[in-house]
Amino acid sequence: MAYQWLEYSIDDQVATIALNRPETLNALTDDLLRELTDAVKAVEKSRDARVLVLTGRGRGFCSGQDLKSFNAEPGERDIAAHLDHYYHPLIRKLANLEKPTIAMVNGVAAGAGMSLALACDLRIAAEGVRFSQAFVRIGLVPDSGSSYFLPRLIGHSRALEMAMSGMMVDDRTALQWGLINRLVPADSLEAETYGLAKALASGPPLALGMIKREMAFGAAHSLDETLEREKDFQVEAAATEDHREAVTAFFAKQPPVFKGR
Ligand code: T3D
Repeated sequence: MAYQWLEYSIDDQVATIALNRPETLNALTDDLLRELTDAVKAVEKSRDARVLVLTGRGRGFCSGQDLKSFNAEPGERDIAAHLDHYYHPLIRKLANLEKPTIAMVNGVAAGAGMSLALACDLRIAAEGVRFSQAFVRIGLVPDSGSSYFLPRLIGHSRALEMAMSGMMVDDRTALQWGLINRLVPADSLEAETYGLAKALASGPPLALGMIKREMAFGAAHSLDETLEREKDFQVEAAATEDHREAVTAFFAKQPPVFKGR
């Protein structure tokens, strides 16, 4: 698959999407957003890809919406249509992908670029990264899912502080607040990320997809509703070949080989 503004590859069942506009810290243009949505759909459909790693080329992860598009006079840009057409399908597709997603955060993540990292399941970051809800700095408000994901990750109060101040959160604070799962030296970022990605890629794909849906359901429903939903998922998981394979492998003292059936 040929893309102009990102790199897409699959290796050892791990798909990588690398935003590739390094001179702007991977700011999001319409063309890049279109390619990114297309690439996430490709991961969804691919039988070879079991895990997605999203990252950026150069020194930035993603600096959010390309600010050049804000040069138009107020009223000339239809922001609602832009969000509906470009950002919302992408964020939904990423968050609902039935495969684990890891943001390999190689550098600064700002505005909608931070939203992209938040919409992934896990975030592994290199020392020196910074995060900013930069929207307010240009008189805007969080979008592309930030106001959904951020308070769930770091709590209401810290999310409000980030959103209202546009403050830069440094790497240690991000780890301490639970914004990222792991903070690693920059020269270990790829090894750490792909180590985890490959471990997840060898897991049972159907169960991993269900775990994502189960956790999302649990975050938004009562205990009673969640217990019922867990039961449904467990019935589904228990009926898979992968479950039988894992139990057989356990007694054979062999590692299971999961086929996604
Ligand atoms: O349209 C809609 O649908 C609404 C959606 C809105 C979503 C949003 O994301 S709004 C928020 C947009 N993003 C920002 O406001 C962040 C802007 N960038 C920055 O604040 C800073 O660049 C960073 C804090 C991210 C990094 O700072 P620093 O000092 O490390 O780098 P820098 O020197 O500012 O940037 C390096 C280059 O990237 C620079 O270009 P130059 O001078 O070397 O030619 C800079 O202009 C460019 N760049 C950085 N961010 C953007 C950008 N170019 C276009 N758009 C950007 N967002």
